[in-house]
Amino acid sequence: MAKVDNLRELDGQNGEFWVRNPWEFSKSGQNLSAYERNGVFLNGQSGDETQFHDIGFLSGADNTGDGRSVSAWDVTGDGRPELFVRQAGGGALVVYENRFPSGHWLKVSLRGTKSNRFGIGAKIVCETAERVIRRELYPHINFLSQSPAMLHLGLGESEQIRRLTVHWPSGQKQVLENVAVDRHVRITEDDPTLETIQAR
Ligand SMILES: [Ca+2]
Repeated sequence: MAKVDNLRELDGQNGEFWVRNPWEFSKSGQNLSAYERNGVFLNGQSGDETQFHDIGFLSGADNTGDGRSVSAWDVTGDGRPELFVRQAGGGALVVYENRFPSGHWLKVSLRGTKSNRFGIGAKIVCETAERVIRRELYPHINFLSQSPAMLHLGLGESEQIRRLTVHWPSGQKQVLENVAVDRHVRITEDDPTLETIQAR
């Protein structure tokens, strides 16, 4: 691993520090982001109005680690995705279990035939009686990490999806109607059959 020398004299009184190996700064008790706390924001959408609530303290996720990436994955399989937070410079991988009240949900995996195999870049429009949810499949959006290549739709009180539209990267548009919820499904490009991988 490359090691570099100090560029100039540091001003320790103003919190400047230097380590020859940047991946070891946390071991020396330093903190790259000046002990800034993590933030967690809850989407409190009501009708057409979107309002985010700061729940950093309430969630317990507002620690002062040098958080550099966060991924979401429902590791407990209950339809509520957990958060995985990785700190720079080593340290613990922190998992925050999702204990929000349960609602309905749908997990969608994609299999491209003309598009790439995992459907990366696909856009989904999910229409229920209550609302329209839009998601794009970009699992590789975090620093040196990624989430599973699937889409997770939180549906709240909705017990059925009226219409699920997939806009594939190839330009193909695929529409499925009356989709059951609380399950993990797989949609294959150009295949009208919806495959259930796992149902609750
Ligand atoms: Ca969960």
